[in-house]
Amino acid sequence: MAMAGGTSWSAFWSCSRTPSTGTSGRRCLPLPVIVLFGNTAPGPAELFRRGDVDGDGAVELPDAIAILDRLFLGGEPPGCPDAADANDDGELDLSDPITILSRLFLGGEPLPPPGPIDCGPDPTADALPACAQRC
Ligand SMILES: [Ca+2]
Ligand SMILES: [Ca+2]
Ligand SMILES: [Ca+2]
Repeated sequence: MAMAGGTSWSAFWSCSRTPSTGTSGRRCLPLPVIVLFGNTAPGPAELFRRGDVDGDGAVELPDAIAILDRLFLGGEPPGCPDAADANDDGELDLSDPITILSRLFLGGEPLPPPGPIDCGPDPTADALPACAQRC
């Protein structure tokens, strides 16, 4: 059977003549065909430093201020919401700048992976928007 573009169905079958195939003399087996419906593979993981909201490579006071600015003064959204999600609970709220400030000035708990130093992917799934900036 002819297909658009001059391709025939026989291109998708492997046929051979064997004595055991009866009157037709041909035995055809379907070949596996891979059909691609677009790129459904996940893209590369977004890499960021936890708490580095401004993307300058360090977690400092301006990072906490950037979150507060966004939350209470309508400032710019963070370039990487996962970086601003300092406690990795999947939400951007007051607890995030508090987590950063606690770590910086009060010896609080280390920031969750990938942490403030290593550039890495988010180990926990969340509904935060994708990072516009990467480390
Ligand atoms: Ca920073
Ligand atoms: Ca959070
Ligand atoms: Ca997360």
